[in-house]
Amino acid sequence: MEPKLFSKVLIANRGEIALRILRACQELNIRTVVVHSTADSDSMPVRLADESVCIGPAPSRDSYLNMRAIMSAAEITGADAIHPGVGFLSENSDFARMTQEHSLHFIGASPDLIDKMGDKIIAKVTMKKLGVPTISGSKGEIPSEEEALKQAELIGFPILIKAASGGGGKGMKVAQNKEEVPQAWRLARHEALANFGNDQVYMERYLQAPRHIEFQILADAAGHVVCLGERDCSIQRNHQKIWEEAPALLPERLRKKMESTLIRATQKLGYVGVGTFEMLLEDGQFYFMEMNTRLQVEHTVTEMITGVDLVKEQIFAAAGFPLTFSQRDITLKGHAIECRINAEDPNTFFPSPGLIKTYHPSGGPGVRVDSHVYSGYSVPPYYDSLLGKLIAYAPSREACLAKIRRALQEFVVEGVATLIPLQKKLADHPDIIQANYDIHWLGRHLTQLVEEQENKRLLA
Ligand code: MV4
Repeated sequence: MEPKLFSKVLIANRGEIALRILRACQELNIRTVVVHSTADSDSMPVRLADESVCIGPAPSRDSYLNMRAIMSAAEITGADAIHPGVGFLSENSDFARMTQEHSLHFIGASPDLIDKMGDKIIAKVTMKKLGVPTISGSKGEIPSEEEALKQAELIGFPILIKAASGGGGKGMKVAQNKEEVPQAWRLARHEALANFGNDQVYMERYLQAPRHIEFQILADAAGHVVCLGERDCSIQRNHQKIWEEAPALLPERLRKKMESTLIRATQKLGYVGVGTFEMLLEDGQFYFMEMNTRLQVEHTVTEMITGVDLVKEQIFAAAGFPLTFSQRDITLKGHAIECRINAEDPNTFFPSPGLIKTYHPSGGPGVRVDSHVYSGYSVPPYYDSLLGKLIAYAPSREACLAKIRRALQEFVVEGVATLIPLQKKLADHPDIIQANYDIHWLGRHLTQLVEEQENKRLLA
C-alpha cells in the first residue's frame, strides 16, 4: 500500500520543541493539535496551532505526562499521529504502545526498541553483539558486594558503577581503589532504586577525560539507514548540555568507520526514524554509551551542516515513506554551534522564571533562533528553563565562533536572567577556541568563568 502522509498531528510537548514540530507540520500541510497545561495557555505553539486542548494543571505529571488525557485529546480532535517531542513521554514505551493501540501513529521509535535501549545493560549487550565498541566491564548486573569486588579487580581501577535504568548520570559512582568499591556499589544501588525503582547496577572501566560525541541516525521502514554525522556535546553541567557543535573535530577515517559501524547496527536493530548513538571518545577510541530513541534538542546543528530537516524526515519515516536520499548524498558542510539560552542565573544556574519584558533575538546571515519566547511572555516555574536555542552556521569553525559571538552580543532578554553572559565567556575562551575540551571542562572552569563575570558586574 502507498504510504499516506498524516493529515493531523498532535504535539504532546511544549516550549521551543513544540514550536519546532509545529513549523515542520505546517510546511508539510499537516494540521496540528497542541496539548497544553493551564500554565501554557498563552504560549506561542498554542497560539499558532490549528487546534489546542488543555489537558490539565501545571505540574507535568497532571498534564504533559498524563497519557490518558493526551490520548483523549487525540481522539476528540481526530489526530492520526502523535509527536512526543523531547523529554516527557518521548521515550515512554507504555505511551508508544497506547498510541498504537488507539490506531494512532507514534512519531518515534517502536515500543520494543524503546524498552531495549531503556535498559542500559540490555542496550550494551545488544550493541556489543552488533559490533559497536563498548567499554570493558561486567557481563551484566552486579548483584552482590563480593561480585562488585571481583569484577573491579578484573576490570582495573578506576571503575564506574552505573544504574541499569540510568541515564543522565543518576546512580553513577566511581571507585578509585578496592576500598571504595563496597560503598560505591551500595550508593549506586540505593540511588538507582530511589530514582528509577530498579536497583540493578553494572560496572565499567572509568574513562577519565572523554569527549561526548553523538552520531545522528535516520532510518526508514524499508531498512535504509543514513548517518548524518556527529555532534560534540561535551560542554555540559550536571548532565545538562549547554553548548553543542557539529561536526566534532574527528579524523575523516575515524568518522567513516564509526558511521559504517553504526549504520550496520541500526539496520540490524530494525530501527525506524531518528535516533542518536551517544558515544564517548578517548585516546582516539569510540565507546558506546547509550542510544536515544528520540529527536534531540541539539538536532539543529546537524540540520545546519547537512541541510536535512530532521523533524520532517522523522514524520516521513513514521508515515512509512522511504528515504529520498542515500549516504552518498550526505556531505557535512561547514560548522554549526548551538548555545542553549536557559532562563537561569549565569553564576548559580538557579532557575529564573518570570515576565520577559524585552525579547530581541539575534538575526542576520547564518543565524538561527529556535524559541517560543516573545516580549510579554511569562516563563512558568514548572518546567525546564530552556527559553530557546541560538545557532550559528558558517563555512569554518573559526567563522562560526565569530558569528556566535556577534549573535550573542545582539541577543536581548530583559526581565529574567539567562545564560547569555556565560555563553559569551565560552565563545571567548582559548580552550573553546582551540576545541580543547572534554566532558569535565565546564565543571573545572566554572568558578573562573563565574568570578570573571561577577568582577565585571561589580566594576560596571
Ligand atoms: C561514563 C563515563 C566515564 N566512563 N562511562 C554520564 C551519563 C551516562 N549517560 C553515562 N555517563 C558517563 N559514563 C564510563 N565508563 C563518564 C560519563 C559522564 C559523562 C558522559 C557524557 C557527558 C557528560 C558526562 C559527565 C559525567 C560523566
